[in-house]
Amino acid sequence: MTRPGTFQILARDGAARRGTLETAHGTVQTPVFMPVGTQASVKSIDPRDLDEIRAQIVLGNTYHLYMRPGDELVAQMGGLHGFAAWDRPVLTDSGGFQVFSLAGLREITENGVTFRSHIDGSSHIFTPEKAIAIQQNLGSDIMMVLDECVAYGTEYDYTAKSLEMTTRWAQRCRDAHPEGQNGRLVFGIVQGGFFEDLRTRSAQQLMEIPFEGFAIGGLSVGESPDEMRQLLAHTAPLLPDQKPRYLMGVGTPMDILDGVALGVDMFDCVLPTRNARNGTLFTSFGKINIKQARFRDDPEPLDPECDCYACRTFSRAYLRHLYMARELLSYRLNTLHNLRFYLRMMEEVRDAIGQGTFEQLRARYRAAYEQSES
Ligand code: PRF
Ligand code: ZN
Repeated sequence: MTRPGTFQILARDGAARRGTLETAHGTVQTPVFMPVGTQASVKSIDPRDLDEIRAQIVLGNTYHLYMRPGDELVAQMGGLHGFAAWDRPVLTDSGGFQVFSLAGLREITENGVTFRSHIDGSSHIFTPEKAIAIQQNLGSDIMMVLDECVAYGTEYDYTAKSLEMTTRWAQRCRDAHPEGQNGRLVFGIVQGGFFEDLRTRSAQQLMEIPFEGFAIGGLSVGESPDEMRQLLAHTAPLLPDQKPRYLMGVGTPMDILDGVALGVDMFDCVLPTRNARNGTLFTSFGKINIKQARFRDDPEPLDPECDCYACRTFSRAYLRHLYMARELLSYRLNTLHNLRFYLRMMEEVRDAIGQGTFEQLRARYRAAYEQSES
């Protein structure tokens, strides 16, 4: 087996790249979309489903799993791979972002972040070393550094101080898990808010540390789509060409295609899974809501171009009925479909980069998706 962390670029089309990333649990074909499995479960579907829709890697969350059921229990149960019966790669977020978005009262110091649990109000601290120790207990293949994701609108001086601290935390995370240990990887996270010079500073500082990959954090936190694209277009090209680049928590099909066009290799987002549960479905002809009356007696498959179990088997009328009746099967079929839509889009992306036709593919999706923001 090739050494975990090896990133090989197999083809390029403009700034877009197709490649392979080796992990301790196998090879990931990039560009890749990673379904979100916050609580060691991709909501409403199981590992056999994930295999069937050809998910390659799933994301887990340090914050949630540390709170419940506890990372030591997960370690005792064989890590996330044993506990959740998933034998492919797992990436875990560090907890930083979730502390900032979910937890109650928090205090940030050089040492780390103190916060109250959103479950029972108990007090906890995440230091960089603790965030890595938890991710080691979870058996994560790709661990993320502890970072501070500043809120949209945060002023320049605070953002500048924050990114410097995020760099020092990143170094402590690397020290807590040196390169090559266990075949597990650690990725740095660029911050710097909505200031281009601070993004540059953050990227330059992090690139001094030997991470196996680099993420772009702090985007899709309330800014306009134009602002997001501008900051992304500034930041992505700063990162090392030979290492994987990961855009955290983004986004819509067009956001992902625009990210790929700028040289991003990895994506995760709750959009396909969350939208599935409120009936918003992605199709080859755009985004629809299955609750609409026009689907009441529609015998057609949801998306005739989709190869998922829901589209191969059921009518729009049936999917609408399940949704209206709040049947549990609605969540499962909608989730299977939306995730398969994202994963098939990424398969098309990888093929198109190989054939030099990525811009045609992006134009085809733009025609279907330019109306809808998500
Ligand atoms: N940092 C971390 N996780 C994240 C983000 C971040 O900035 C984002 C921002 N979109 C999503 N998930 N650690
Ligand atoms: Zn489908």
